[in-house]
Amino acid sequence: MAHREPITALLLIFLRQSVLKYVLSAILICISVVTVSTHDDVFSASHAVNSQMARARDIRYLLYDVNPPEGFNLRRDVYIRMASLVKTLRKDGEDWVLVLPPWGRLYHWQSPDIHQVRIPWGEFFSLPSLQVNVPVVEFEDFIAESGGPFVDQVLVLQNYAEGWTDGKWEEKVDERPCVDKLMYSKDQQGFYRGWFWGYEETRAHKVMCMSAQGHASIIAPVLHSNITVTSVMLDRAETVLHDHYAGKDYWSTRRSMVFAKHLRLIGDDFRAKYLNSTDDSDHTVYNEDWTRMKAELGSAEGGAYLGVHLRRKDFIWGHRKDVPSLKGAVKKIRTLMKKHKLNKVFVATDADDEELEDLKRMLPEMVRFEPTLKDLELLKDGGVAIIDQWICAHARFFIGTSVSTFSFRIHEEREILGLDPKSTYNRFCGDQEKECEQPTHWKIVY
Ligand SMILES: Nc1nc2c(ncn2[C@@H]2O[C@H](COP(=O)(O)OP(=O)(O)OP(=O)(O)O)[C@@H](O)[C@H]2O)c(=O)[nH]1
Ligand SMILES: *[C@@H]1O[C@H](CO)[C@@H](O)[C@H](O)[C@H]1NC(C)=O
Ligand SMILES: *[C@@H]1O[C@H](CO)[C@@H](O)[C@H](O)[C@H]1NC(C)=O
Repeated sequence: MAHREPITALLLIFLRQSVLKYVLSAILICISVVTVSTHDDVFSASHAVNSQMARARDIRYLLYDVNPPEGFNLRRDVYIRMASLVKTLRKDGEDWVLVLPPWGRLYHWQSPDIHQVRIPWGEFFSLPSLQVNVPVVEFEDFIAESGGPFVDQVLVLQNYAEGWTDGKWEEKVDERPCVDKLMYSKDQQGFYRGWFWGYEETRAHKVMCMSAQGHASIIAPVLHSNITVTSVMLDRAETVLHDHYAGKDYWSTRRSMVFAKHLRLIGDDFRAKYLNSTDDSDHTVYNEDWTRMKAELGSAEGGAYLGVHLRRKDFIWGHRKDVPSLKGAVKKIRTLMKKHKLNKVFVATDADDEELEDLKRMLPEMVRFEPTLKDLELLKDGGVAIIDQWICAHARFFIGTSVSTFSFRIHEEREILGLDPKSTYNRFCGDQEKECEQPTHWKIVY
């Protein structure tokens, strides 16, 4: 062996030298070619490069974040408001792109020992579906495209310190001193540090507070005229309201928020296996292209099971009058199963272990989606929530919890699938609740 080594080494040196020589000569040839061509073509070539750069420069990025305590389903609602703002900005002729705020650090996502931060939207939603509605990018792609972990300017939205002047509502937006303690602080280089979804290296050049009162698009003129930087982040974006709640544009965005396919498939498998529910038999066939999903109300039958969303935890800690006891809920479930001749019941709930034991005892036939720890690591709490919602959305009859955004999102999903509104807009009543107003039917505007 030993005697062959020098030969290999020599061969390598020779090869490297010849490769090097080849590369060098190739570079030299290129340079001379370029030199020649620049003489002829100098104008058009550099012109093309410049306009390309200009086009890249013209893209502006809208980032946003929501008050930390807000849950998954209100955040989905704020996305709709921001998508609407981006549409307004684009109508006004600028090339704005919405940057999707990574998921994580949500108060309710407390599954122990699993990593739940910097989760891209693609894990929960279908990006191509979102793209059809408005241009979006994941945060990491924004970092890559825009040249680094920097946000040019953060606008912290807030209410007016003085409230409504003269008790009169008017839409307005003004730069104002910060009302609350600023959650960003300057580092030694003069950059602002704060919570950028767990991306420690991300920082902002500038931060200011802005009082805003009104719908999302009141920010548009400010982003057009007062601010010229490329990337702007609206923090506390929930401060602004929907441009037109439940209007055509609201629904386009809502319909574009198609759940990620792997989550839908897991939900469908579960339906088939435990609830004898398939799209063909239940008339809930889903079109991958949401723009073609225009199911008539009542055309979908839904699987032969009762779907239940039973919100507990903080909803019962405050002893709310519109939330039932477990006993009250089970009684209602049994009544509904009998009335609608359903012998299966699927329950989605955030109940703690103690309540869950009680519930299992009182309602032994209930079916739940219970991921193993390994599944949970893959799906995360958000994925499990979506699967729960997907299964509830396909039930023949659904009952949810009063003013829970989790239940509201199920209503919308059922509306998209074309289930009869009578089977959708139902909620539990508190044990002592006298006037138990049922949820509002919001019809899709296509
Ligand atoms: N998997 C699952 N999670 C649930 C269920 N109900 C509540 N959760 C969890 O608790 C969170 C509830 O917060 P939201 O999504 O904001 O919905 P909400 O019911 O309006 O709650 P608030 O925002 O606190 O008013 C969800 O995001 C889930 O993480 C459920 O039935 N199944
Ligand atoms: C934006 O600029 C206009 C015109 O200069 C000014 O009147 C307005 O107060 C500015 N708005 C904000 C929010 O800075
Ligand atoms: C499952 O559903 C099919 C069609 O909807 C029905 O014919 C069948 O009886 C159901 N099976 C069970 C076990 O409920």
